[in-house]
Amino acid sequence: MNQEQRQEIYETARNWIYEAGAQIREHMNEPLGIEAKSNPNDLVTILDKQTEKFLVDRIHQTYPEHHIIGEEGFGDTLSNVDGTIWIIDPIDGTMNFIHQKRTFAISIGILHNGVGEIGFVYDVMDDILYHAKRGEGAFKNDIKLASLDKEKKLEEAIVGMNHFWLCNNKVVDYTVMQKFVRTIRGARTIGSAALELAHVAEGIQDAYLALSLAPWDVAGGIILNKEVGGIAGDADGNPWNPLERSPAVVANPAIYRSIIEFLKEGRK
Ligand code: 2AM
Ligand code: CA
Ligand code: CA
Ligand code: CA
Repeated sequence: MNQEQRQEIYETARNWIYEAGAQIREHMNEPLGIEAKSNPNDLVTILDKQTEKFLVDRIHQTYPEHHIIGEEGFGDTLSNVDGTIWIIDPIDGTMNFIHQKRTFAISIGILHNGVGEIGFVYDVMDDILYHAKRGEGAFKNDIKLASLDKEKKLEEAIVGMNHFWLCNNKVVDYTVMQKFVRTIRGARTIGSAALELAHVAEGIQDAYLALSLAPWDVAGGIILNKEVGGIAGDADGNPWNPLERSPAVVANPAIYRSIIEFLKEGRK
């Protein structure tokens, strides 16, 4: 993908995201048709599905040769990362969307032959678009984001992580994670992985840890982070795999290794 193609796809995707966000805001106070998926707290609404369908239909019309991975099933099942792939989460933070009516995002990451080219995380209610193109930096609306602070220490870090890290879990001994939260400056949970990653890229939070995330939760946010020096991988420090669900660690480069060392101590 050359710069001209990247720019054209970026502008097209940005327009669709704004349009999709406006539709969500317009219809979010109508009945949401809430359903549970894998468990009673894993929720989906008609607006999750309609938003994904809106985006997928437009991609199919405009770029019939591109592939799509989406949470709600309108995309393709892919076994490799060849070609151009749009990785879409139509509403990231559905529980926030349903209960709190805020703090949710549309997330899109566009890869070409496995390389992240374009990333978006759109905070729908605050109308904040985080966006990035490979090699051209990451932005919050019109403001260019600075490279992440290379002097950051774990003791001064704000880390996004949900409370299951401190309960018995399959990834890591929770007593090690209790030690971790006592080591860092503060822990936060906002309930949208995509927004948490955007906040790491913005430098208002220094890391985000998740026990299990799908490609659509993180694709857009990882591409943003790449542009400011943020590092993304699984719980063992392996690079992100855009075709697999896995634990996720995204962090300021100065503290990434120490987080992986902490996890190693309690890794199951
Ligand atoms: P979602 O809202 O798109 O489902 C909530 O802690 C964060 O984890 C959200 O970003 C949510 O994305 C994501 N998540 C990933 N897998 C999940 C699951 N099985 N159930 C609920 N949230 C999940
Ligand atoms: Ca979901
Ligand atoms: Ca998600
Ligand atoms: Ca979602």
